[in-house]
Amino acid sequence: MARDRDGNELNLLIQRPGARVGRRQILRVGALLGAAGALEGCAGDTSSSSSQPQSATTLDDRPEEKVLNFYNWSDYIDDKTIPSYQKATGIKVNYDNYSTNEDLLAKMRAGRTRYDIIVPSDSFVPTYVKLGLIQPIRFDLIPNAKNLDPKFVKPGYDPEGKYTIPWQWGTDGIGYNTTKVPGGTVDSWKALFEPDQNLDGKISMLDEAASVIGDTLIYLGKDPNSNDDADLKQVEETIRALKPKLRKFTSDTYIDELAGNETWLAQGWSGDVFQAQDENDKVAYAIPKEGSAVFVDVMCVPKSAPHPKNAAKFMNYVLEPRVAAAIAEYVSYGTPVPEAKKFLPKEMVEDTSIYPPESTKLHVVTLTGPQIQKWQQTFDAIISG
Ligand code: SPD
Repeated sequence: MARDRDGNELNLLIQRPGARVGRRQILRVGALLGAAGALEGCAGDTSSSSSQPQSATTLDDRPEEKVLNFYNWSDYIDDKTIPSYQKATGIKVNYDNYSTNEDLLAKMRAGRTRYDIIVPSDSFVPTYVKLGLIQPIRFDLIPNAKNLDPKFVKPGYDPEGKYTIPWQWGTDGIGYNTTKVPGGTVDSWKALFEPDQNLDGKISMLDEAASVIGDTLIYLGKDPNSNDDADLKQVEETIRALKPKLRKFTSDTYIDELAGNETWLAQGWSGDVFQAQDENDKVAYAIPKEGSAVFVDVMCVPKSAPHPKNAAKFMNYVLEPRVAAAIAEYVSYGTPVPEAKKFLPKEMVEDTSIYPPESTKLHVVTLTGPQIQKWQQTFDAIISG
């Protein structure tokens, strides 16, 4: 049995050979994966009567098997969180990763899964609710919900406060190598969309329709929520023109690529870029002056979750200020638990790239179902063309 640096057991079933093992990488090299695909596509599965959503009057208090199937973004958890939770509760966590909202949604739409927690971004939540893919969370098992920053309680994407508990939040922006960009700094989307020649082949963009299209709309001076055909055409043309200069579209490998000097400029998500910076002090992050997207990634319980009560217990655990702080420090994203800031390094709490001041131009992207589809089609056309 593999163990982490503290001797806790890791149920690693998959290893990525040859990967570097750094501060944040204990999980990334193996993640705490269930057998690959073992948690997917369980159409017709009838294993648990507790998989039905619970109403307030019919709370199911039957015990659940001691298992939690957690499906989260890559590079998005402290390497000690799961081992400590397993030790504290005796609940075995199967941990699996994805790297785009679109992949997650496609998997959840394809049929029942055995995941107990998924972590879509705020803008996708109304679609999950509309499609009946998630169930109300057992808030009666989450006393630590009181620790949440009030701005995450009954937010626009979950107005009744039934379906979501925030995981982390962050911004879209630009990660760059200070020794390779002109003047050593970046403050505008122009650095990405009108790149210096020196950067040819050393640029990456996110492999996620929502971020690519939203941020391109901002660069073009359009409404970042636009679903207008002419705007989307312009987005398509802009990125097509940029494509010959790009190394790749990626939503996960760009951390290592920036850190390892394989790329010098990357459209990225705040915490991911700071993780690259942990390993390469020449890497910096900018929220462009034209504005950018802000997102909240939220824990939800799929309708078909076999262990909704274990899901709630885990949510309660990660809302403990010390646990929340350990996660936020490790992944370098914003914590939704204000009390956690007491346990974070001062320079992190004061870092305006992690906790931007109110004056920063940040847009909330709100996607309706048809818009997700249209943006995805536009993105697919860009990638394939
Ligand atoms: N490595 C974890 C990245 C999480 C980013 N989620 C945000 C997506 C916004 N479109």
